[in-house]
Amino acid sequence: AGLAPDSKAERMFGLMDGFLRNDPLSLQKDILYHVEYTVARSRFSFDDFEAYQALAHSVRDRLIERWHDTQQYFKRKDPKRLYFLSLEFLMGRTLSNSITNLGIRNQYAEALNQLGFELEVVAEQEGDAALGNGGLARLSACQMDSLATLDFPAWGYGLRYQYGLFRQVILDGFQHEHPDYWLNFGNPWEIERIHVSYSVKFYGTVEEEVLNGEKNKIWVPGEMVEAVAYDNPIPGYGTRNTINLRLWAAKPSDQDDVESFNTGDYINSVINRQRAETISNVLYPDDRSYQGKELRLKQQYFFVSACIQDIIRRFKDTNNSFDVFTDKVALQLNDTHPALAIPEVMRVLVDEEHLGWNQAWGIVSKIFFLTSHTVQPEGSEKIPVDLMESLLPRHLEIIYDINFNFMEELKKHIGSDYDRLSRMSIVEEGPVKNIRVANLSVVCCYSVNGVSRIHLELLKTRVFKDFFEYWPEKFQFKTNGVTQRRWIVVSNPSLCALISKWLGTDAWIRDVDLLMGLREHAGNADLHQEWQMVRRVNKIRLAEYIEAMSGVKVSPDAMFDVQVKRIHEYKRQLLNLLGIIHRYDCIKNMKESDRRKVVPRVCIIGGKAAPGYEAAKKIIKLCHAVGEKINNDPDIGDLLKLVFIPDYNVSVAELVIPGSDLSQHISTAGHEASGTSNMKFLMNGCVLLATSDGSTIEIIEEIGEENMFIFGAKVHEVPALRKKHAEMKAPLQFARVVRMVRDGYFGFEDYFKPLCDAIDKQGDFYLLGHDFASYLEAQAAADKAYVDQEKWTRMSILSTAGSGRFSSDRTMADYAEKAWGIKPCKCPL
Ligand code: GPW
Repeated sequence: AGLAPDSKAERMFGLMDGFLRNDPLSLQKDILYHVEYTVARSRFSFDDFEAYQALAHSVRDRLIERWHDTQQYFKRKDPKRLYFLSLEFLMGRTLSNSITNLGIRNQYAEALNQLGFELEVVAEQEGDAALGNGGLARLSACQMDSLATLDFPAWGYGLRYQYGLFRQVILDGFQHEHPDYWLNFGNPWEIERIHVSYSVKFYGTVEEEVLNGEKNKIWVPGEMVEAVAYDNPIPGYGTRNTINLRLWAAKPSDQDDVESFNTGDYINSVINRQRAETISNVLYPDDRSYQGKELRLKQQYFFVSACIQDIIRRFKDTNNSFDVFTDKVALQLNDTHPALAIPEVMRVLVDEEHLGWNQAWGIVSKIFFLTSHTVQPEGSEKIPVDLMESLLPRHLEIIYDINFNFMEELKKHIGSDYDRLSRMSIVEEGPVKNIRVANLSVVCCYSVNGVSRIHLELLKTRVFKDFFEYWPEKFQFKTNGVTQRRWIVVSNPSLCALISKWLGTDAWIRDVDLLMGLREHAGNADLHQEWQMVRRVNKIRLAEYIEAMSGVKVSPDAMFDVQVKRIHEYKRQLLNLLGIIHRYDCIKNMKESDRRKVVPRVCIIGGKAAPGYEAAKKIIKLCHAVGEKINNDPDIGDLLKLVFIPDYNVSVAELVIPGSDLSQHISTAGHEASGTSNMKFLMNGCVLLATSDGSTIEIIEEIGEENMFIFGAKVHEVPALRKKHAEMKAPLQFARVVRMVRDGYFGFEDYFKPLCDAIDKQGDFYLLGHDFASYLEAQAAADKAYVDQEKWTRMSILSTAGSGRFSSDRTMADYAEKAWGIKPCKCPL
């Protein structure tokens, strides 16, 4: 009724003032508008937090504009889209990143200034979005930034956990976990889409019906939950493209449970329904370990079911035949966590869209792409068949069918090698029958990607050996990368300005290979001076933070030696601690004249331990116990400090990384699939002390071993070293420092005993003893280089200069071309 559609659109457009303006005066008006009408405070009196809220809402408006245009444009062009499925995203803060990518940082800074606020202070008000654990989750966030910047038609999908990763609180040196109810203070960055919601089914039975003379299965669920979409715009840098990260939250379904309302127990019915929300309530805090818990499986299926319904709905909006599905859709699985998407697509195509099995399989086997992030086969997910049968009965049938077909085909090629058949089977037989999620993924995905070159080697020769021999062409690698927008431009603005000045352009922010141009200035004395200045200011900022958090005063003249990452035995924070104890012991026993030659160090360790991981928790306590001793020893003074930074997260990383001189990546060779913080440190001109493991191997190639401190056993040596362990004797210094811990030099000897036993009695699986001597040598070399500040500064500049290859822009372009087959789709200005 009323106006014809065209004139209606025209009239609507006429009612708008055009796009939002970005000059400082307009921004001020917008901020004040949001103070008054969104935050509902007086525009004459609001504090820093309220200023943040109003500012965030004004940025959100601008994001929404671009995001609408981008989505409209994608819809019109209808290119092949990439859907990135990940159960974890570590986004950190959004404000600074958004205004940087939108290119309106300076205008906002000026606008705030005129209102009497400082952008840096206001930005600090924001809490982290921590919907993930560690490297895998932060990688997802970096990749979203690159996908947007490179104009790819991509969507991210994740879960909107009410509780993100626990906050780490240290009491008496012990880790305690506190819930992270990050939504308590509101979240201006998300847009709730109440009309985008899907029912997700669980439990129940599978029935058969006859449809057009053919048998068809229907799943009659026993429980239903609603998935509601929350959209988070992700702006690209230097482009109008703004892509979407859609997070699902569980809500009670109003189709469910009508029965119980009729029984008269109204209150209990409401409470029962409310329980649906627990599905997306909390992020599982154990990275790389799978426990076969029902709630986790529910989470995973809830997630993939909502994603697949949404993806198929969007496909059907513009297409009327599944023949073109493979030209329109690519699905990226971030590790095996979302692998249930595979049987789910099969189920929808066969049971609901009524495609034949073969046609459905033809589609499914072309659209999925897996990235593996692990080298430990024990860590891979298994779903007990019993659990699967009760929760997802139809999916279990589908998995059995996929496996049956696969086994038949395999037999044709490899004959009756039953050992191999049973290793490759998706179903693990035994006292408890399990679904091997990794096998399911490898069988069904079009390609399987490692996260570094060595990681692919290990996948081929160990984890997926049988599969590699059968399908060599399926296996590829794309070395991880991180985004220079977050890790240089946002977190280290002064280094960013310095780089642009010396390169004569800021084009490296989109085209990171240009950083190599710094190489020609690596010996320039003026650059050296400016470089050192920038680094010193960052160190002072970090020193202030350390004092505020731990009460320990540290001197910015000392070398800042940093290891920040999740606490794991394979990452060997314990090796670092034993090295520190050795250093302490040496200084204690030195003559006065030798003390003057010691390079002062501040050793900084940070990271969270999974709540149930005993050894990791002991390592945190040991760090505090050793720090307590050293920091309060009057003999030591500023020569050595050891501090633990509590609650390490993305925003803390943004402060720590630019302020570090030396950073440690010292996993036992063959255990770190890639590692990504090494790349962030590199970008910030921090020198690496590392083992030849994961992506570090490629970093060595890029910047040269002479510009780093590399030590320890190599990947191919590790298995033999483990076998020979019994005959090998750990070096004397090693035995001495372990003794100190064992004998209670730092107290708590009973508590630390298992840590000592693991390295001196139980085979030292992670080879701390073997690598100790070469670790100390690498540390000594670092001291020596640090004394020569010219040499050190050169190494630092060359680190940044060589970091370009480790941008997630390169990784995403690689995936787009070699795996997903998607092309940029740039929304016009
Ligand atoms: F076990 N990674 C992680 F492989 O942070 F799934 N969490 C995890 O659960 C797993 C891996 C998983 C990390 C890797 O340990 C690290 O080496 C890699 O750089 C990172 O994922 C990103 O690929």
